Amino acid sequence: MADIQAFAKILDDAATGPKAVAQLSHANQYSIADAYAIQKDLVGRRLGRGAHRVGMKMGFTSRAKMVQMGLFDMIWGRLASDMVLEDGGPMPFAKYVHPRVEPEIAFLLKRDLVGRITPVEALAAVEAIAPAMEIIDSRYDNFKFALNDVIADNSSSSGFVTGAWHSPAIDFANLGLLLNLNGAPKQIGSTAAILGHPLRSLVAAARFAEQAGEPLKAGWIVMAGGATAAEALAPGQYVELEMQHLGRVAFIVQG
Ligand code: OOG
Ligand code: MG
Repeated sequence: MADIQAFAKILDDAATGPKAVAQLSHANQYSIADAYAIQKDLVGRRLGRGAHRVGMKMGFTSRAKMVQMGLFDMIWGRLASDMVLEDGGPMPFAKYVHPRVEPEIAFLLKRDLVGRITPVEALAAVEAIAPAMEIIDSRYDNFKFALNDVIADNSSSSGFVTGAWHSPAIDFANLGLLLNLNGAPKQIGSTAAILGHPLRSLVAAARFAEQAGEPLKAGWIVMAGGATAAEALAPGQYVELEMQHLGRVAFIVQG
């Protein structure tokens, strides 16, 4: 039996340190269900410090992300208010272990979204869509982990930033995107890389959230998952995502 609270504390200390720790799976055996229980306890510690829940993130929804990390199952994590970065604002590098950025698309929900739904039902619950970047920061040494490890670590979530919100009437199935670091394109892709259509990620999110007993709520943000591989961040960088029809979103890495 995994010691859920002890593992959550190790990961919480690693995040707040910030200081990388060894993969939990190196010395322990624990199930995927245990991993989600650890994640819940871990995020509960953030909430206990005053943050509030603002949504959910999906992970490994594109081939590029799966290949980069060597894991091929969808995962999810809990988004909290202390992970929100301001568009165009600073990203305090020293608060992270070894952060990376990845281009995503974000959904803002206008209705609760519960359980097994169709893509059409999912779209009807979307208030707006925005170009978004996620800052992932594995708390494990060398950014390496097994599936249960990354799930326990809240699926590496540590920050996210959303650009201007747009009507979901815009066809977002296949929007071109560029992830620029200091003005140079580092990743080029399309929203179609996310499960063929990012709406499928929202459908999956609703299912996972219900299974976890925490169904998606009106007002929440759902991050669809990285459309390309992630890029390592370094102090001084100007990081910008440019997405067809949806515009730009940016932040500055403070050293
Ligand atoms: C795990 C999180 C994956 C995504 O968008 O695919 C993820 C990681 O790569 O560290 O956020
Ligand atoms: Mg992500």
